[in-house]
Amino acid sequence: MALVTRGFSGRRRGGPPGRLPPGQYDVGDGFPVLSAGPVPRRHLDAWDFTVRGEIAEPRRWSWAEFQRLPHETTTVDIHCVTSWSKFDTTWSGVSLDLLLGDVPAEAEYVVAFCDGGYTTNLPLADVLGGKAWVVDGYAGKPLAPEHGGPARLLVPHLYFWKSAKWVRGIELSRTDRPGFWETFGYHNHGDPWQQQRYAGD
Ligand SMILES: Nc1nc2c(c(=O)[nH]1)N[C@H]1C(S)=C(S)[C@@H](COP(=O)(O)O)O[C@H]1N2
Ligand SMILES: [Mo]
Repeated sequence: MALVTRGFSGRRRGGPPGRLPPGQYDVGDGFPVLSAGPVPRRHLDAWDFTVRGEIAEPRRWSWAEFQRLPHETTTVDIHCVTSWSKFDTTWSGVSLDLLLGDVPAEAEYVVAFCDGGYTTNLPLADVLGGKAWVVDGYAGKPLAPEHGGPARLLVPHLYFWKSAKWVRGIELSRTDRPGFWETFGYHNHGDPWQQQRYAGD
């Protein structure tokens, strides 16, 4: 039997029940910045996005070409492993389904690589099927440099360290190769609903 009667728990933060993964709190209007190093600055003329590795023909878009790709707007909740979550964040970007195109069956994993050297690894299945984007807009504006502008990965169903800032491309691979935080003891997959925070969780 429930010990707290409905209506007696007050108006709690955390949105509707079931929306906050275990061990997380609602950060509200704030948007913390978490970066392992300085913000890399790259002129847009020198920016491109590359898909390489286990693919017959590598794919590449200049900034101007990337701008012309069909953009989607998506509103999602994000969850950082340091335990803040933020509800209803609105992003604009290009679906990974479109960017990766026809991927050979052998490519089961991806590594996102970035200006500044950050990397993060994901199973291909976690970035296809409308689950991931390369976003260049946040809340109706160009993505701010401290949040990964000009463009970052957005994989909202995994902890936010998988959403690589200043992303420059995706490497497709037959084998799973741990990225930056994954090498330093963070969980290889990072599902917030399973609390996959650290290796062994
Ligand atoms: N390139 C790069 N991407 C990164 C990081 C980083 O240090 N470098 N930090 C990750 C972590 S741990 C988190 S929680 C989010 C933070 O994104 P934010 O600064 O926009 O909140 O970016 C992720 N992507
Ligand atoms: Mo994080």
